[in-house]
Amino acid sequence: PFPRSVSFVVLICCHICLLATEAAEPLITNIQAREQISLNGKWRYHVDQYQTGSGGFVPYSQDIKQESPSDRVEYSFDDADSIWVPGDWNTQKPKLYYFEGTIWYRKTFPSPATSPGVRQFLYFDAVAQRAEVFLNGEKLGEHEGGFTPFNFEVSGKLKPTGNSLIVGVSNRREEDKIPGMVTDWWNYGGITRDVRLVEVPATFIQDYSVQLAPDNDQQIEVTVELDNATNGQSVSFEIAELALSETAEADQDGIARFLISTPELQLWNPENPKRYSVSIESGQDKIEEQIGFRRIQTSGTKLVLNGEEIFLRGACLHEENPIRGGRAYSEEDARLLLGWAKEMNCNFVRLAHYPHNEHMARVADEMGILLWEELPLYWGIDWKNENTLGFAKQQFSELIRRDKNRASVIVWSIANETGDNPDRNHFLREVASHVRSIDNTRLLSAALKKFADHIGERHDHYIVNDPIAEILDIVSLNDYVGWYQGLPDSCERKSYEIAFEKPVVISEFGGGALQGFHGEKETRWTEEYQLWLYEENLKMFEKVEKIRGLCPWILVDFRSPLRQLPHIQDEWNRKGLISESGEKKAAFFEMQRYYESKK
Ligand code: GCB
Repeated sequence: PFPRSVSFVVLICCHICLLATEAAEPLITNIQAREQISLNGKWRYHVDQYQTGSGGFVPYSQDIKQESPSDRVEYSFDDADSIWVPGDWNTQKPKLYYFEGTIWYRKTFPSPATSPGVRQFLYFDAVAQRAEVFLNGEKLGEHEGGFTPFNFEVSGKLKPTGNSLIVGVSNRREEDKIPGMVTDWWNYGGITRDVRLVEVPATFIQDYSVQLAPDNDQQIEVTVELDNATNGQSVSFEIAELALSETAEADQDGIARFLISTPELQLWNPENPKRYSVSIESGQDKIEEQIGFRRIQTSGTKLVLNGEEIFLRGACLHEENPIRGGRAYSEEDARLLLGWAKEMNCNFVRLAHYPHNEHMARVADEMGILLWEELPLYWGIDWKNENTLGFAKQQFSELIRRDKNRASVIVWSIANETGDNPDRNHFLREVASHVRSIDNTRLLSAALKKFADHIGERHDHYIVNDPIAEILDIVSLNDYVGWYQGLPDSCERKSYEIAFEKPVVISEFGGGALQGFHGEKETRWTEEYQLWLYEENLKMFEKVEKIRGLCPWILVDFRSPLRQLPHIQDEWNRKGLISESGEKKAAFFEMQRYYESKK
């Protein structure tokens, strides 16, 4: 029964429990292929506006029910309103549109009857921004970061019926977190991606990486990591289409390695996104999935895919389905968004400004779209803070673990529009070496800023010399001539001096237009103004020799609290080439034509 008074003893005990709680456990790779039941659907919720938390005035982490008429219980999940998972809360409930704080979610579910030895895990594809997870009253752990997955083992903790899973979800913005306090996108909160109860055998395939060997396009390198393996346990690897079937023994850490020659291997590229059915088996566990093989490199100022020079015909995307409203999370959402990019003749998409859901990379693999993935290391990061650095490394580890077998992903981007200073440089160097230490097969970039040459007083001459570019493979630039700097006709006067012999990608350029608003091209917010801006920018970029790719900002209008102009913005960033109702603006067709000519 509910404690009749909240004593200090209770509070202190709860605090000690909190400190002693484990963080999330090593992630299971390729969750979609595992035996599972979905915990998606309607969950009950209580809003905890004053964030009294699990140890506070109302003990939301415990599913306490009134048992006798005299009991005082001041909340009730059984009678509470419900909300869909996956999904953000902002677009589901009008009263939660602007809400930033904590909401407690509860799901009750039966546990499937399991055979002896079967292990069970709860897997969250993402909870925005942080989660505290309780199962049947016991705390399982916490997770920080709204865009990457986490899991907890729950073997032996489930009852046949009536399990109560409670998740405290907070989307409060905090100075020392990633992102920081101000972003030009909506701070959606909630259990925004799938929740699953996963079953695996006692010894199972925890993680694996399958890719081309370094320096040899006819060799595949495979690493498989087993959990709970015996020394010498056999692991087999097969690609039936290539008549490849090999076995290896796991070492004492449960790791098996293969280096397999395969002269017939066809490489993956956007024109022919060839994938192979790969199967990995060990003991009672077997995993299958589609994997493509490709090599991405730079050579001087060139970008090279499978030995051939490539130009990135890109577009930026937020993880939002404007038509349904709110965060995108499903395979259908991925097909809609990437389908629009394909229609514009893109071979590349920048997934801005945080890791998108796993469907995006899987659908991109299938459709032949190269991807840039990034963390929200965006404006206002607390560069001096070691904890913040720790969160950045943790989130990159989770993202890379999830997406490392995706041929589509070619760039990890470590920052967006951050100022050159020693603390930021130390932070980003640490992040870069962390990323390279777990994955050195992809290119590193960061979206940088340019400066007008004030010293020479050549205001039309731009200089790109941010020293952080020294540790990057691609120099990327956010560039708003004609929108934040001058009118579109100023483009023809601009020149660029880029201090690095590396490929350059324009990671953002563009301007706003309200779809259906027409007028003179000099009138801001008209489709004509946006079209003019695109025409002038494209001519300007043609003259910058090192450019190897473009990413218009942005493919689709997106919600942002920074965009308040009534009747034009109404809380939407209007730089989309497509409106929030899916209508294409004139500049979309200009980009489509331009990319056709770049094929
Ligand atoms: C930027 C930011 C992006 C904004 C965009 C804009 O430079 O990187 O997040 O949304 O400009 O629209 O101003």
